[in-house]
Amino acid sequence: MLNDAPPRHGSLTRRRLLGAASLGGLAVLSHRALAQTSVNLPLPGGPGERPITTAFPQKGPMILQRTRPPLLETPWSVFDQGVFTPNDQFYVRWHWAMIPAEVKVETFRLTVRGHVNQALSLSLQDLLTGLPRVDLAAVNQCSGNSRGFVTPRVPGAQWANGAMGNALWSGVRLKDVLDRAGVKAGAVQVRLKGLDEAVMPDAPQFMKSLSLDHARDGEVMIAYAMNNEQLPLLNGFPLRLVVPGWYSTYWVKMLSDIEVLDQPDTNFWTKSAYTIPDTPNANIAPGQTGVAMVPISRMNPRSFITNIASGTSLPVGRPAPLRGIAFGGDSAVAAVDVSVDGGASWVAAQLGKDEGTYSFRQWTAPFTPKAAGPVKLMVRCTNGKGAVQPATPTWNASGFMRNVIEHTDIVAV
Ligand SMILES: Nc1nc2c(c(=O)[nH]1)N[C@H]1C(S)=C(S)[C@@H](COP(=O)(O)O)O[C@H]1N2
Ligand SMILES: [Mo]
Repeated sequence: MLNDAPPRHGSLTRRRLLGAASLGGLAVLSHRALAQTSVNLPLPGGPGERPITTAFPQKGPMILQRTRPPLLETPWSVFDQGVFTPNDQFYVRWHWAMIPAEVKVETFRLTVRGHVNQALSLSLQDLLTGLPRVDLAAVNQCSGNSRGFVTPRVPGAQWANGAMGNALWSGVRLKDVLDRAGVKAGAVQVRLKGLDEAVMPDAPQFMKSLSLDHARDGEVMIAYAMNNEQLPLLNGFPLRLVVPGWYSTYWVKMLSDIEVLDQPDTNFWTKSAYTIPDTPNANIAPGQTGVAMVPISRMNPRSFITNIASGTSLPVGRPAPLRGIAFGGDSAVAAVDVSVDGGASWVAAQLGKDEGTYSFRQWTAPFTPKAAGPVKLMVRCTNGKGAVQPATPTWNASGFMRNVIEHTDIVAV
């Protein structure tokens, strides 16, 4: 059975968050993370095997993609246990290796400055006690999730499907923080920066900007809790931006600086990195050039079978119900359809509890293998804006936004 329960309801109290004076242990990152066992990831360009590591602080078993800066992928089996991804197996991705090994909650300050009436320096206590708390379930997905399946192969972290996770985020609205500072007329964007630093002094600091309207939409939030716990350091303790429905490149971790801009941001990470072809679903022909590029933004719908792996043998005539997860991307899951005949016919799956527009949603569908031989199982999500997963994979040079209809190939015996 899928666990339908919301995340552990250990309630987040002010004392609990503020009580944790610091989180150490990141020193281990400067050493090689110990590979303890391995997992098979059948990526087209290899490698087939990846180490599983338990060497990172506050993290359970993770697929090790890279040590410094850490890239840790969630093992696939985690997604079959429920719609909320546990913090200790939530994937990790950083651009630069200079990540503070601890953050002192007493001295930590979030600054708000730039084109505002009143610059602010907010303590964690100010945020916890001074502004309304909001809770929102949302999928955090790296733009390059599933890049390892892209053919022809593209450069970048060769993730399988585990550079995503869903959590219940708790925090304050970015809008409320901006209102407290008072945004001046003429402001156009809001730039967000965390405590991590570029390794070389002249390398571009990791920063991302949102349009002022987006930053003030009431959904974008500054989270101080994840699944009712403080954030793991590697997922951005003590504060991170949550941008519901958008790829995680905007979800700035260890958020410490908010700058209201009266000119469009020209920094590398907002303007030059993370762009996609300005074509439907960011799709171009491999190698095609001369395409207009735009910043990546909204996510597209995806769905997965989580309880049966490709290569499994299932007995003919015995019921083998299918289950999995789906998400709509920038809107809710409207429908999930399943095919047990390689896409020739589709039937509606039953949807599980609605945890909110931007959350993973469980689905189930009956299945009984009818005759011996190979069976191609497929699942397809349609979102609230009418976007449907494509039957053929899209391609772009960064391997972004992959959302082809997934298939699981089993053998009925
Ligand atoms: N401060 C900071 N925030 C960051 C990044 C970063 O390098 N530094 N990387 C972004 C990218 S590209 C991704 S995919 C997500 C990963 O979030 P996670 O590690 O919590 O899963 O963090 C985002 N926020
Ligand atoms: Mo990412």
